[in-house]
Amino acid sequence: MDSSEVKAETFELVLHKGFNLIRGIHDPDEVDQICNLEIRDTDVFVVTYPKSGTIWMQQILLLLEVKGDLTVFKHNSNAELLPWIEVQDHRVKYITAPSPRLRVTHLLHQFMPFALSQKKGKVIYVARNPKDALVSYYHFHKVANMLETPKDFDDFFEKFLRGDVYGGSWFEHIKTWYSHKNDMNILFITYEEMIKDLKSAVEKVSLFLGKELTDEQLASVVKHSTFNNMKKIPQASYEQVSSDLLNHNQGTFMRKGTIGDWKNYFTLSQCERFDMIFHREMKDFPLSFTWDSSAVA
Ligand code: PPS
Repeated sequence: MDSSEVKAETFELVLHKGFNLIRGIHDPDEVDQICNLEIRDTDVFVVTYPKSGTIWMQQILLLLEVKGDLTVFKHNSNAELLPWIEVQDHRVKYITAPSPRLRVTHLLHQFMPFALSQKKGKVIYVARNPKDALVSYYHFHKVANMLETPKDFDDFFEKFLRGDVYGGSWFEHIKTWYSHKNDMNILFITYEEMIKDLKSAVEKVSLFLGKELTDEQLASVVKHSTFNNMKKIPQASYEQVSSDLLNHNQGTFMRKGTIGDWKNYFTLSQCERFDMIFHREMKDFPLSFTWDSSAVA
């Protein structure tokens, strides 16, 4: 959701083909052309609903590329090396970029290159407990100048449930991506898995991408992608993003990096309502999640 080249202007959500884009960050005509991009076998897209572990997976992929050697990309930010495909001008740059082309996106499957559904390239879908994604997104709306500052938590809670945010409905996002799993080379992984056992998660991603790293190199990838270490790396933590886009006085991208923070925000009735909607929307969804989503602290 970042581009260092985007100028500050009046940002607002614009509904485009059933999906909210951000005026000033996304150009609907360009987004419509993403589906025609040719895909190379080495292309990888990290797909997330916002605040689900995008920049974390960005760091892991970049480190896997350089076999854990952090010094290789110290001159570029992760946002430059592994940008959002939907941000203005990035589609054009993608066409001529050298391989491997690694990109992130929050877009729905319907906007993505058709070739992905012919098993070209690879997709890594990172999912997070939507309750924690909601809380993280609430805070990020205060930091990000391109997103409307929420009136209060209750108001944002309702907006999130309505899908009235960039990324739309969490439920639609994961369900539509999952419904295409047999057409694509796709790995589903959760933020919670990464929190509980980062080493196994990194190994899973490495195997999926066909990387061959020594144990020592893998250990280095893990080391440089822990929350505390990433926070100290300005290129990875988004500290360097222009203040036109992020109001650094209001908070950071790397906020808490924990699971279950929603328990500090949801009231009992919000929790019950969320659970009811979750069960209604996800009752036929075949993936089982490991998160504890019911107890209110
Ligand atoms: S965005 O704006 O959609 O790209 O944001 P995204 O990167 O998807 O999500 C930001 C949340 O991910 C947390 N994060 C991490 N958690 C644990 N370990 C690591 N290394 C890590 N890196 C990023 C970040 O702190 C945000 O979550 P919250 O709950 O707000 O802390």
